[in-house]
Amino acid sequence: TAGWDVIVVGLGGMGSAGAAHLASRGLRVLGLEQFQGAHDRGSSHGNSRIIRQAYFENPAYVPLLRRSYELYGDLNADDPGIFVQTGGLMMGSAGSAAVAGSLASAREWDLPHRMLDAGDIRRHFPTFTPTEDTVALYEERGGFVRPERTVLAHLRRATREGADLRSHQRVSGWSADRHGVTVTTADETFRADRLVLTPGAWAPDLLADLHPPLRVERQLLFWFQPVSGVGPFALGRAPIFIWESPSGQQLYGFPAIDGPGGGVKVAFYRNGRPADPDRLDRDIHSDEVEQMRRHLAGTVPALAGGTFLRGRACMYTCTPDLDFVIGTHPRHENVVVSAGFSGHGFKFVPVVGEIIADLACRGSTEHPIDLFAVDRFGGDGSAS
Ligand code: PYC
Repeated sequence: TAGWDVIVVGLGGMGSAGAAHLASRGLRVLGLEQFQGAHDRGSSHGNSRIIRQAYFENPAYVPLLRRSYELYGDLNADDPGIFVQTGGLMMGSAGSAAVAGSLASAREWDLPHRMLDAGDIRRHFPTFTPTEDTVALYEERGGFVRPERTVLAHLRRATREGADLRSHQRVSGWSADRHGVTVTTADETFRADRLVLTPGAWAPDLLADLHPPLRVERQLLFWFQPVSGVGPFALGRAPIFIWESPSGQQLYGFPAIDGPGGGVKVAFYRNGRPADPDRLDRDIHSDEVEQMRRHLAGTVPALAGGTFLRGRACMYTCTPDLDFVIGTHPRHENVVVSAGFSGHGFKFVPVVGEIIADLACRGSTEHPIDLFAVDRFGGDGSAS
């Protein structure tokens, strides 16, 4: 009775990519999204995301990044400018995670990079005011991707390949047995052979049977207009950067990617507070802007003294080890789980789409995903 081969629940970054890859393999795909394409209620909005290969978090991610770069290159053929290489600067003390971890990945995978001292940083990138003990790993391949346009490009591909994508369909539950899967919304029940769950910040609800130890966090994005214009922040002159302070706090930012009036986006990598995705505080409060200004005063002073243009709230869905959760559901071989991207997932969106399609089509993938085992946290009903 199944009308579809596979239902994808959640069409944000990962779900849209999964739907595109599944549909292009000839599967009949139904995609259900509680809002609409490229919405700003979850974790795939805000105009830009960092992409880089010398991955300080763990060198095990590098093969996935290499594939992601190829696939983002393909997306650029659909919509030029989705993926832009600006160069990337990972800054901090020599022993910081951002610098030492990036260097370890670059060495392990033989990735092109250069080490810069504080003088080099000031000379090449005059917007930064590093202390004498600050060093950087510079990676030419670093850059940014456009999250909303990535989602839209995948949705267009999925539709072109025959997927049935539906907005304003909030899924209230699902079940699976060896005959297939059932997904329910307020008004309808859908049946298919297989299910892909890409719920983003709604993972604690939709994966409740796995009791995943996920923490949903509110994260803030800030846009400042630099004091004396965007000149040294311009696209083509400025890199993307992640800058770790002695306390371990990581500031990150982008060039002025939206032209002279668009400002410069900066944010903290991990200082979110717990959030309920249905009751997210989307207002940016003045003390939050001031905290960012204080941090910028010692790092990027032209932004600290600049005009605050706007802020946006978004969410991370964090696992305890900050590694993703991707795999077949431990009790349902026809259900694929993709969640817990922990604030660093967007650069992997196209390769995760490919992995989702592999898992849904044949139950396995050649991509290295051991790090992401669904059952690694133990908990009810799943092996540890
Ligand atoms: O994944 O590069 C990243 C990143 C930086 C800040 C948040 N995520």
